[in-house]
Amino acid sequence: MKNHKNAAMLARATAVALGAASAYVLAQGAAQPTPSERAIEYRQAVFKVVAGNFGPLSQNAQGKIELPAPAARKYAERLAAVADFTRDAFPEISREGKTRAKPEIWTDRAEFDKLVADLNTQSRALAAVTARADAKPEEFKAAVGAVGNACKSCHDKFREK
Ligand code: ASC
Repeated sequence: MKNHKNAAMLARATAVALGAASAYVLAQGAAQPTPSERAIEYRQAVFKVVAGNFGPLSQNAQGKIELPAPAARKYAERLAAVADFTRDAFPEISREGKTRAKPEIWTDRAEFDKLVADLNTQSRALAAVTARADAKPEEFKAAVGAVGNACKSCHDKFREK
């Protein structure tokens, strides 16, 4: 009788230990993204920083929020800096996976690169406007609009809805 009881207890303890071990293995698996997943996560992080800095500029240009000149300059400089990161955020390995990036990015690379270059050009132009004390509100609005158009023309062509 005692032996049966001990055997049952041992079986239960073993089951619990195995359960914990497989949960650990699964958790480790989930915590290790594939190189493709890593590349896609990285890209999405870059675009989050793009949006996080363009957002306030766009809202200010639309009269939705106040933005003191030094803050506008800071956001615009950061936008221009991170826009440069977008060039390198579309490696071949990031083509397959949970992404809205269309395959045409990799088959029509010259056109895609042109639109990315335009984002960079317009972001630097906006930063230059915000760096000038004599910039007129119309100039600022036009420069923000040009960045927005650069975002949109690439999204329309190369991003899934
Ligand atoms: C944004 C944002 C975009 C662009 C786009 C401009 O603020 O997140 O994707 O502007 O909407 O047309």
